[in-house]
Amino acid sequence: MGLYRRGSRSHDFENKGRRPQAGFEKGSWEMARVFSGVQPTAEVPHLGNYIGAFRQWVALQDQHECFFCVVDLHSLTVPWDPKLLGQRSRQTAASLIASGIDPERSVLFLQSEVAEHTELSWILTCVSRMGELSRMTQFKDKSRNLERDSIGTGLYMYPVLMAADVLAYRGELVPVGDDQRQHLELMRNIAERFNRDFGETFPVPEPYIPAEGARIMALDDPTRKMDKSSDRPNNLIWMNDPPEVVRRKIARAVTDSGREVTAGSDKPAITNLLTIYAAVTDRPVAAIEREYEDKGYGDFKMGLSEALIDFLGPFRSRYLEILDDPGQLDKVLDSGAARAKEVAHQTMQSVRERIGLRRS
Ligand code: AQP
Repeated sequence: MGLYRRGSRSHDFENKGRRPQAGFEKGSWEMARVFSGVQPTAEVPHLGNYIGAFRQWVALQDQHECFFCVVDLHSLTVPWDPKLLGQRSRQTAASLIASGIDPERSVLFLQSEVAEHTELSWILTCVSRMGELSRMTQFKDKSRNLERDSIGTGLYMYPVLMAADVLAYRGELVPVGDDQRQHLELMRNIAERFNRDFGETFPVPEPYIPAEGARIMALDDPTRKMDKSSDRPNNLIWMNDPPEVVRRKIARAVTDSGREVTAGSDKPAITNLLTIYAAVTDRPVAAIEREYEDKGYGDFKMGLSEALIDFLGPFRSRYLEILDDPGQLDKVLDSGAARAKEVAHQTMQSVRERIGLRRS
C-alpha cells in the first residue's frame, strides 16, 4: 500500500490525547476498538454522513484500532439494483479514503466479504426480541407508507445485523450520527443479554456521537434529516457536488423568519446551515455568527457556498484519483477483508463454544 495520501483535512481532534474530547458521550478510552459502517445506497455519501460520522472516524484512527466497513448487506434492506450495487460499494469505499480514512491505519472492507457478520447476525437474532425491534423508530419511519404484508423482514432485522457488525469485532466505541442512537441502545441490550446468558463475551459498545453536527438536517426542510434515499434532490449536498450545484442548492436552502444570522431553537434552518459552515471550516459557530453580525442571509449563504466549495474540491479530486486506480483499491479492500476476517473468526470461535455449537 502507501499510494494513498492522508486525508486532505485533519480535524482538531488530533493530538488531544487518548480520550474522546469533551462534548462526546460517555467513555474515557485510552485505546479502544472502533467499528462503524456506511451503506452504499448512493454513488457517494452526503455532507451529513461526513459531518455526523466520517470526520469522527478520521480523527479516531489516530489513536484507536479502527474497523470501517461498507455495509452492503444493510443496503439490501430497501430495494436495490444488482447492476449498481458493486459499483456503489467500490465508490463508497473510495469516498471513505477521499474523506481521510487511511487504509494503512484503519481496516477498510466490504461487509459481505466477511461471512461472520451474517453468521453472528443469525445467532443474535435468536437473542433479540420482537418487542425491542418493533420499537425502532427507523423501522417505523421506513415502513410507514408500506402495506404490512409488503414490509421487508430485512428492514425489521436491520439493527440485529448492525449489532453483529460491531460485536463480531468486539467493538467498544461506535462513532455514528444521532439517527443511530436507538440502534446502539438495542445493540448494548443484546450484548448484555448474551453476556448474562452465555458468559462474558462482548464488551458493551459505547456510542460516540458528536455534540455538534450529529443530525444534519435537510436543506429544504429543517425538520427532517438530510437523507440519501429521499426523493427530494435539494435536501442534501452530495460530497461530489460541483461548485455550481452547491451554489444553487445553498441559494435555494430554506431560511427562517428575520434576517439575523444566529443559532437558536427559533431558527432551525439557520442553525443547521451554521452547523454545516462551522464543520467544514473547523470554526466555532459563534465566530461565524460574529462574522455575519451586520449582514443578512444573502451574504451568509454566499460565504457558506464558497466554504463548501473549498471543502469539497479536494474530496472530489481525491475521489476521482482513487477510482482511477481500481487495482490499488482492490488491494486495500482485499487486505481489509483478510484482517477483518481474522478478528471476526476468533470472536465466532468463542461465540460458538459458549452457545454450544460444537460436537461434544
Ligand atoms: N443527516 C445526518 N446527519 C448526521 N449524520 C448522519 N448520518 C446519516 N445521516 C446523517 C450518519 O452517517 C453514517 C452512515 O449512514 P448510513 O449510510 O448508514 O445511512 P443512514 O444513517 O440510514 O442515513 P442516510 O445516509 O441518509 O442513508 P439512507 O437514506 O440510505 O438511509 C451513520 O453513522 C449515520 O448515523
